Amino acid sequence: MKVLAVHPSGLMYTRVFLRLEPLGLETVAAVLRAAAHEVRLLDSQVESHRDLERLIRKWRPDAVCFSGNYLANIPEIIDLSKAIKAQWPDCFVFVGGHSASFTAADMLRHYVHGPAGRKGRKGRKLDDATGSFVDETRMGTG
Ligand code: B12
Repeated sequence: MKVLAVHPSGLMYTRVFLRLEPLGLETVAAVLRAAAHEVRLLDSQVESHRDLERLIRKWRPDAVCFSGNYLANIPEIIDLSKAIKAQWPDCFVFVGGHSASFTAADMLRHYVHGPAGRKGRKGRKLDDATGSFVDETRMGTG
């Protein structure tokens, strides 16, 4: 399976002085590679959302995963997940990392209904989306 692992953008003001090596995501990528998956990593601290879209369009991954270790990144992860699913409905999107794990229920609520609590796209049920957000325990990396 082709898996694209995405680290979200740097936090506000950090671009000037701090870029983190995406250690957690690299660990996940290593586990996936050891299980014979083909993995690419995109780091949004240094690459743009346009680069992400371009890579998905060109490489067509079966799955895209995000690392959610900072709460501040969660709105971006939800927006990108929605954009990817809207364009490539067959692409499996999932999120891991501790901040995603302990906000999983809220992430799903926002993913399905949007930030203002509006109803999601017609026909999309919570059940359809649950497969799109899994935590690292269910991935079996822990
Ligand atoms: C080391 C560290 C730093 C280092 C960063 C080093 C680096 N390269 O990442 C430094 C000192 C630079 C740093 C800075 C900051 N940090 Co810091 N940091 C940590 C710390 C102690 C460990 C992170 C780490 O490297 N873990 C090791 C890696 C291998 O594990 P991991 O990233 O957690 O990934 C594992 C899992 O989460 C999971 N996983 C991760 N991604 C994914 C994706 C998928 C798909 C799956 C399935 C699983 C998965 O699997 C991985 C392997 O087990 C954590 C606390 C902690 N104990 O986790 C705080 C922590 C992440 N930091 C925190 C904060 C607040 C900050 C700062 C904002 C502090 C500040 N005010 O400046 C800055 C922001 C930096 C930035 N983003 O720009 C908070 C985040 C709070 C939150 N929930 O939003 C934490 C949780 C500490 C805390 N308890 O408050 N930090």
